[in-house]
Amino acid sequence: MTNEMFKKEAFKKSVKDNVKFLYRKTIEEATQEQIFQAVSYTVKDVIIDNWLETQKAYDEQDPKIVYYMSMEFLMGRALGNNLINLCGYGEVKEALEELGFDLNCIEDQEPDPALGNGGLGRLAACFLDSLATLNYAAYGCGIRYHYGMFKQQIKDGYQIEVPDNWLKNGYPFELRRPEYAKEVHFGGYVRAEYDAEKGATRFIHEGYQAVKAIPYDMPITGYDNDVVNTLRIWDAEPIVDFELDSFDKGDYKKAVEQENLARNIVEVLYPNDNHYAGKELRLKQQYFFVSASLQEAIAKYKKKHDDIHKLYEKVTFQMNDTHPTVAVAELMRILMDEEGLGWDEAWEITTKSVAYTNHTIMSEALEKWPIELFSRLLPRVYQIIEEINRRFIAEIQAKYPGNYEKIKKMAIIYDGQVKMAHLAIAAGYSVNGVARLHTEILKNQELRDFYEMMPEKFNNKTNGITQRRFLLHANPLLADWITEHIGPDWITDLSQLKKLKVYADDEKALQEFMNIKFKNKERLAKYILEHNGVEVDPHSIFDVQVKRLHEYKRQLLNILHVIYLYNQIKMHPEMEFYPRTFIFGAKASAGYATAKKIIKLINSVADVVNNDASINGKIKVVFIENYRVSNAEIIFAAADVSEQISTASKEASGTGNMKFMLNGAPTLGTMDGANVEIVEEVGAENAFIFGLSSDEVINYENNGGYDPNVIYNTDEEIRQVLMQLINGTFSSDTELFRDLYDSLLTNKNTDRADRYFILADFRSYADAQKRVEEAYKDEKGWAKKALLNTACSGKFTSDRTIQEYVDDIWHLDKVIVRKK
Ligand code: 26M
Repeated sequence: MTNEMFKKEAFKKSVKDNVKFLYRKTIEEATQEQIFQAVSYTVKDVIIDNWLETQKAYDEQDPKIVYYMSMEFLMGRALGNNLINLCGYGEVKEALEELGFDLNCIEDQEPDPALGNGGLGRLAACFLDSLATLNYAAYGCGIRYHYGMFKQQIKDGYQIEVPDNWLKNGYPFELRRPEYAKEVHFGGYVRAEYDAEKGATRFIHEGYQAVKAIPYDMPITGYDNDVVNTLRIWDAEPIVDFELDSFDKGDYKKAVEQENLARNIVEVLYPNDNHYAGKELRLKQQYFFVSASLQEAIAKYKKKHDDIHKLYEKVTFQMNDTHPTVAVAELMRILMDEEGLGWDEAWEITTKSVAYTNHTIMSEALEKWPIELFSRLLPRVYQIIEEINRRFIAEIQAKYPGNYEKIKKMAIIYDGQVKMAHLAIAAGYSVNGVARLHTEILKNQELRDFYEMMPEKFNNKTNGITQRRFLLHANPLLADWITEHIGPDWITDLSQLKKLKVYADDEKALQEFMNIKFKNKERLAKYILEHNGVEVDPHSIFDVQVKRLHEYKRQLLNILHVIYLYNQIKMHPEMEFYPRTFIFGAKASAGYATAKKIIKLINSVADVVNNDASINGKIKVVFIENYRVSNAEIIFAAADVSEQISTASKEASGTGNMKFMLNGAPTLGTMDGANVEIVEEVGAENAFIFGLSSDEVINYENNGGYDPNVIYNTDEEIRQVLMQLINGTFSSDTELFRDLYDSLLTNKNTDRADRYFILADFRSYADAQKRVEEAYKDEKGWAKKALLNTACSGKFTSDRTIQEYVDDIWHLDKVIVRKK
């Protein structure tokens, strides 16, 4: 597929011109970074035309718009992705070669915009790609953090966090839009004023601090359809020549406070994943982008429509977890205080326009704001939440008269806290989980009372990923091979991949498929050598676990099993053993001590194992520094085994699992999250499943846990592994891993020993690993499993997920931009 806009000669001239204008240099004098900027400006030129066309089409066709509200958008690099979606990758690669540059190296110059932590933020990015590709009008609404996810360095085996100054050279794929600036207000107090004429009370917010919200737009290109949607991220600026109320004139202190507020608010992404910390600045961030985005959406609606009561016919707001849930009350405020509606009208509009996606059942991730903090920061919004709560409790009482347990469990405000999930469910017209199992757990366990009261709101939307980035861009060899065999339609219709099933017993096809895997393993081996200084053998099994570091994801189980294998090989040197490279990549939240200790353990085990000549290189352990979207693309393509080993019931969906599958790596995993559906698609014989079921885990939990000491006392090999944590095998400091050891056996630091059932699942995991080894030894058998994983991964495209959101929740209209 080619694009007229990327005719080689014209492209080369444009790049040369850009280098001249931007840097007053010739192309020979320019640095790689300058070439990246020049190329990006050329690409942006093409995009701008489509962007304008898209806006025009939206203006003319007036479709319903979804606003995807998210604290995180983990976009990854834009240049390569845009070239792919504009169908200009091949031409540009050749044009650059003729100029003496390698497109891959130029792409590597781009900072990796990491405005997200992990799964939730990356899902938002995949959704934007699919929305544009499927011709839907959508805005991403978020925050322009000046510092995104930290860069991870590993020093002496420990994680060091380094600030990620992604904007330092200027980011070519953003456009500042000061003409759309909005004001957001914090603090102050609310004054009630009786309007005798209307016979109603008005609420006036005064004495607040104001911040100016300035939007920056990033283009979101659809695949081969000329659609360019917008990710609108808000920056904060002080209101310089602020017009203080006469009351505040000359209030120097306030001026300084406002300036500080603006400076702090968008400074940095909180690097917590699945963990709520209750920080005031976080609530400020949430309200800041939500208020600005809602103001903008309503202003845009009012330009074309004069009846605000019908807002929900043209606009819908999807809340990515509870993080933007203050939108419920902010929308009520705007409708009542600024548009002059009464409560009931405002409530009807609000409850028809907001919907909520839940991404976790981990109780430590649930947002509960102390009312003291909330009401001080957002006094008017808090007042509205109190009224929503009062009416909601009345509804509960009407339905369950005299049942105070229900109120205790479901109230929005209780025990001095505002419970954001309860607010989202009470107000949202849709509540969805992100995989079938997850949604069932929400309905039957976590949100049981809400489901019982309003079952019609609940629905499932199993996550997906975009094949444009995670196959077409990340794995060009496999992408080309697939296109040769089944044509290019899979790029926008991933269900086509099932046509590959006919090659499952075709020796030539299997051979080619595995040759591609091998080349991708060589590419990763090169990356690892360059970035980690470790040599790995691409003939070994690449066994990969890359994801955020969290106890529930059980990287600890993986590394304990590595220790177990190491012991086996040392004890039985003659034993047959297929060489294995265990690859880890994970960032730990800066304040998560246990997670950081697990990183140190992985690196300590790597040190011992990789340098023990007696095991003949049978095991290598590699911790890839600074795991992020850009190196993920290389890693998924090269994996043989996909480790998805969370404690059953804890991983809402997982999306890395889908990226591995798409690239032909069978899953070694528990029946958790979307793994369940992956196995359903590919067949149990093409996956390696182990461990307790979610029902079993939940049962144990409801009955006080289980006793890992029974296992410790009866299983000698497991005991040996645990003893090695504290006997100096992996550190001369025998206390270094004591906490990890304790966490598995005592309830000293937690409420339960081995909260995540690591010992309970250990044997079953080791058995599954043994099955992996046996299966891998059968070359053809393995190739078939690998190919079938790719062939059966069609369900897991975010295109399918988005179409389900559109059909069941958003009800958007398709917009045609390209004039054929
Ligand atoms: C909360 C409070 C304060 C600071 C940060 C947070 C916070 C940030 C990110 C809480 C949760 C966050 O992300 C949760 C997340 O990424 N969940 C993952 O969502 C994916 C997409 O649905 C799923 O595939 C994963 O299973 C799920 O863990």
